[in-house]
Amino acid sequence: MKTLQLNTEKIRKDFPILNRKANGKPLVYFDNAATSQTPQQVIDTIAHYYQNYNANIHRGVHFLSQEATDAYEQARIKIQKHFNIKVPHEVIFTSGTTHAINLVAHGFSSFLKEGDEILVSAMEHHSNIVPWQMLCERTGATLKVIPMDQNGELVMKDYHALLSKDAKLVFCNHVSNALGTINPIKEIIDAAHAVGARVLVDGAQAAPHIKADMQALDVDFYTVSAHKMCGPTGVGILYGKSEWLNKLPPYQGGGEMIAEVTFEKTTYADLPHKFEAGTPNIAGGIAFGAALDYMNAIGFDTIAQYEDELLQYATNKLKKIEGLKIYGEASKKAAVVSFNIQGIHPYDIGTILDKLGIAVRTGHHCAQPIMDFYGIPGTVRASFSFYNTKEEIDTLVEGVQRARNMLV
Ligand code: C6P
Repeated sequence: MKTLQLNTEKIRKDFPILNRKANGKPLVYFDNAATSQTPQQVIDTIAHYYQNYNANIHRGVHFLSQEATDAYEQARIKIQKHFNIKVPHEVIFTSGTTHAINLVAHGFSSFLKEGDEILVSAMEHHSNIVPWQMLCERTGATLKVIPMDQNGELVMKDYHALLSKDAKLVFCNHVSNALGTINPIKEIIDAAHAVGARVLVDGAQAAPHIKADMQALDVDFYTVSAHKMCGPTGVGILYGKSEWLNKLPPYQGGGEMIAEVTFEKTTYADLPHKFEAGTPNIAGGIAFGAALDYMNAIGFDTIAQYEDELLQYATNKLKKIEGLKIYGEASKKAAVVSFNIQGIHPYDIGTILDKLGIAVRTGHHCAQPIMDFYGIPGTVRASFSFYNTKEEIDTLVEGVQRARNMLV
């Protein structure tokens, strides 16, 4: 494959935070799966909004309100195009993935009954487990788990065996936040559709690395958080097929989601407004559009290839450390390395790395069932982005080695 060029030196200049020191050491930021850093172009977009056209949207006839509405709706169209979504109203702005999943789970309350089955993968974030358990409690449906193996891959033959006429919904992440596994979602979606089940894919960890095509995937729902892909916190999207978004009831009642309100009866607005009650994160939505512009200018193929190089480099170097075990060795992985060193608690490694200026996440990563599967309290997770470098990985590897020497 032709090597695509990425000018990391130039790119890093766009991220002011990368010049910071942490505990007196140059910051090495490897907690990108928790939240990515924000380029100046996105920060400028937010500042420009507040300095020039801060106003509520869809409400005023005045100049500023119309300017803000246009910018917000243009961001929706950018998102639509990026994910190859058929029409803009299939893009619902939410506060993030958690909000998007809860919206769908709430909506399905009146579509499920006792005896129905919901299938959820063994490697989900709590956001893609707990709302479905709550849905089961409300409806009497049963939650079934698609198992995974020691490599951190879903056992697809078991998935196919679990699918029956009772299966109504299937939930799976596109990329696991704790293991980095890229799941075979097309196969998962097609098999679910063959028995009449609908599928929600949690794309929170995939969207920063993979440009997913909603129409090609034929997925029913897909969720994204902007803050994991160079955008601000507190904004994200739910993609849903019109057919289902029209059927599901509103999640919240309030301003902007109505057609007409009287004390006797309220009728609801059309999509997407039916699901967008109240004043949204306007600056955030517009800045999400700017983040997509920024990443698309670099190119998702280039990003994926470069991050894969970082992943291979880190994996090979870390594996040489005595007693180090990597959790999640799927054949297809995003740039996440989860590991432990025998006899050392992940928190202790994370604390020493922090003293060295290296930011990683330690713990269960909001995916406790994965930790239970491996019989561990948690892992140290280093997650890479396109602005990271091999030199930073060398610093991480030296830091982990140092932690081992101190703690073993
Ligand atoms: N994972 C991590 O460190 P929100 O918080 O709504 O933006 O995203 C929730 C979420 C849902 N699904 C997956 C696969 C995720 O990784 C996350 C967020 C962060 O791994 C914070 S817990």
